[in-house]
Amino acid sequence: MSNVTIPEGAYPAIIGGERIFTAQSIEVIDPATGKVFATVARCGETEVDQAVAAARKAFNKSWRLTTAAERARLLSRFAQVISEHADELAALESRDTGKPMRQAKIDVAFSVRYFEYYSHMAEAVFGSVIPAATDRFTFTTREAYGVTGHIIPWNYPLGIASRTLAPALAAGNCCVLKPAEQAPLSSVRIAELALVAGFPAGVLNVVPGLGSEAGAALSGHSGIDHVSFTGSVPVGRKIAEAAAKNLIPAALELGGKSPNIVLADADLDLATPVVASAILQNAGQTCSAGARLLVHRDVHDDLVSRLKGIFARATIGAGKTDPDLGPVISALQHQRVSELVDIGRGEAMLVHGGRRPAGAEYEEGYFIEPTLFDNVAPGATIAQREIFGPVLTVTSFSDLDEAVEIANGTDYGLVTGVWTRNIGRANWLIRELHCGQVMVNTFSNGVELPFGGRKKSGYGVEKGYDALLAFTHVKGAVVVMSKD
Ligand code: TXE
Repeated sequence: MSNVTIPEGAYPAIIGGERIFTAQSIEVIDPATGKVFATVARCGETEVDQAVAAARKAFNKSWRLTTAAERARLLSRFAQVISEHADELAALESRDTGKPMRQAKIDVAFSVRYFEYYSHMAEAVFGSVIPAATDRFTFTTREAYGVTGHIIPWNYPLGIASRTLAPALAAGNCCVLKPAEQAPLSSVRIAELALVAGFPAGVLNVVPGLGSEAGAALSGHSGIDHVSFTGSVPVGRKIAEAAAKNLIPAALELGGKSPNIVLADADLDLATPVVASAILQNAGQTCSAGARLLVHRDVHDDLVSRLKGIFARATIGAGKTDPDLGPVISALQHQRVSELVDIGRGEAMLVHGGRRPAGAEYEEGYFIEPTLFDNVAPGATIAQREIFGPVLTVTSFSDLDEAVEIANGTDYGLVTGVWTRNIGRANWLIRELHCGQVMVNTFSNGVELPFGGRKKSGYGVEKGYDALLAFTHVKGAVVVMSKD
C-alpha cells in the first residue's frame, strides 16, 4: 500500500499551460465507498474552443518546427518524470477507478513505457524516394496532422491516455485530451507533469467534462485534424459521424467480447491462471478482456473446476488494500453488470458468484463477485454482449472448425488467446480468426504490438510503430531537376 496522500480537492483543466477552474465542476466518486472525494473542472464548448486554439497556437508557433530528436528527448524526459511520480499516480489512479494498487502500478509502468517507446520511435519516421522519372526527384515526407483530439474511457485512464498521446506527440501533433468524467484525475496530473518535463504550453491540453458536453464539443470541433476515441459502440458511432462531418480521420477502439480458445493439447497449468486473470483483471473492465472461454470438451471439466477454485479464492476489496478485484467503476456499471448476470441465470449454469459479496464493507461500494457461467450457448446474450465486469462464460467445442465458428460469431473482433502446444494449429487459427490480435500461450501483448479491432470493435490502430504512422499523413513531392 502506498503512503502517498492524494490531494482531495478541486482538479482543474489544463489549457495552454494554465490551470483553469470552471464555474461548475463534476464530483469524483471513490468506487469503493460511493463517496465524493474530489471535484474536477466541467469544461464545455468555451474551454474546448480555448484548448483547441491553444493547441493550434503551440503547433504553429513551435511544435511544428521541432526536430524529431527534440521531441524524442522531451518524451524521454516525460517518461522519467512520470516514473518519478509513480507512487503518487498509482495511488491517485487506484482511488479514482477503484482498481487494486498492484494493477495501478502496472498501469503507471505502462504509461512510462509508452512515452519511452515512442521517444525511441520518434526518430524512425521516414518518407521514401520513388523512382518515377529520371528528370524529377520524386519523394514522400510524413507530416503531423496538427491538432489531435483524444477521448478516453475510465477503465485504464492513465494507460489509455498514454497509449494515444505518446504516438501523437512523437509524430509532432499537439493534443487535446478529454478524460472520462468517472476517472479524470490522472489525466490532469500527467498534463501538469508534461509541463514539468518541459513540453511547451499548449502542446498537451486536458479538458475534463461530460461526454455530452466537452466530449461532443471536442469530437465535433472544426479545429481538430484527427480524433482518437476509446469507449462504447454507440458513442463510437457519434464520434465517427462528427469526424465525417468535419472530414477528418478517426481511430475508434470500441471494446469486444474476446475469446480464449483452449485446445485439448494445451498446457492447463500455464493456461488456467491466465484465463482467469484475463477476465478478473480490473474487475473485467478491460476492452480486450478474455470474456469468453472456448474449451475443447476433453479438457472442459478439468479447466472449469480449476477456474472455479481461482474464482472462489479471489479476494475482493478497496483498491488500496490491494485485493485481486476492486469494485467496478460506478453504480451504473454495477447495475449493467448485475442485469446481464441476471439474464445469464436464465441462459446458462451459474458455477460461481453473481452477487454483491456479503459483508458490511461491500455495502456502499460497487463490488461484484467473480462470476463463472458454464454451458453457455454461443448465441446467448451473455456470450454476445460486452458485460464489462468480472463475468466469464464457458462454451465447449469438439473440433477446430467449431471453435473458429464460435470465436468469430460475435459482432466484435478485438483479440483472441489461443492455448495449444501444436504450432501448426496455432498458425491455422491465427489465419482464421477475425480479430486484430492473436496471442498464443499468453494473454499479454505489450506496447510494441499493433492493436485494433475488426467489426464493431472499431477501426484504426493503436500501439507499435503503426500507431505512430497513423498520426501522420503522407505528403508527396516532385521536383523537376535542372542544370541551370
Ligand atoms: O462509455 P462511453 P461508458 C463499453 C463497456 C461499458 C460501456 C459503457 O461495455 O459498459 O461501454 O461505458 C465520452 N461525444 N466501454 O458509458 O459513454 C465519455 O465522456 C463525445 C468499452 O462509460 O462510451 C468518455 O470520456 N464523447 C471501452 C468516453 O466517451 C462522449 C471503455 C467513453 O464513454 C460522448 C469504456 C459524446 N456524445 C466503455 N458521450 C473500451 N473500449 O475499453 C460520452 N463520451
